[in-house]
Amino acid sequence: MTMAEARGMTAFGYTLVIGDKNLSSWSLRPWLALKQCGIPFAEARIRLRQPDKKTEILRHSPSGKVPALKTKWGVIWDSIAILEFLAERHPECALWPREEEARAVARSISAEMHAGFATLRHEMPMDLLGRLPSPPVDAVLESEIRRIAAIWTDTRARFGKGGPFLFGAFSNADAMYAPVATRFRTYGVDLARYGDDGTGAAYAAALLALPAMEEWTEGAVEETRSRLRQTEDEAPK
Ligand SMILES: N[C@@H](CCC(=O)N[C@@H](CS)C(=O)NCC(=O)O)C(=O)O
Repeated sequence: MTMAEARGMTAFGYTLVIGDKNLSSWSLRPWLALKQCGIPFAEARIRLRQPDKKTEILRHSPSGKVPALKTKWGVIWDSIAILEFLAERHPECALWPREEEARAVARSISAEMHAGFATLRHEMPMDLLGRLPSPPVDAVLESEIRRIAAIWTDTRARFGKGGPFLFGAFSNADAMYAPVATRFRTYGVDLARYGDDGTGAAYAAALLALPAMEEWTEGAVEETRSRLRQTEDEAPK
């Protein structure tokens, strides 16, 4: 930890409680926003898909789910609430676009992501490091992928002039859609087949190229390696 980070942690006292970096799409969202803003925080990791995980998560998060952000003002849980909190407490980061119409759209598409795309989430769960065959794409899944391609291309065209992200500069909306970009890569989704003119694919590539995304990915690799080592150590000799 750098001195600046230590000072920041003292100032904000943030600890972000997250799940496995390979799997936890909801955890990635506020983690990425914090990193993009340069807000110092500590990380507490809980291994998902373990028998005792619920008890462990409930020690930190009243919903029994991650992510949760521990602050000196109390715990904030649920990804969208954490993103709202960060936008409010760190206005210098402009996590919601400053312009009103853009901000309204950013909130709408973020809420749409948070509440929707159930089929995509179920059929194409996040597996950051995996490169897997696509599941069968039925009409529902197809309509969800088309909707995401449309959101990305329309938003980029309307608001994205100032940079590579949905509203130009990085915003909470990008944090919300970053895990979707990883899912499309994992399952080899070619957005051109879903109405994308190349804008959506370029946007996904820009998200995946963020240094913070690389850092999260390195964390996933390290987690996976250390678990393999653990399994080997525990295997009967
Ligand atoms: N609506 C929540 C969803 C959080 C969520 O489903 N988290 C998953 C991990 S990605 C979880 O905690 N699963 C553990 C469980 O359900 O027991 C949010 O946006 O933060």
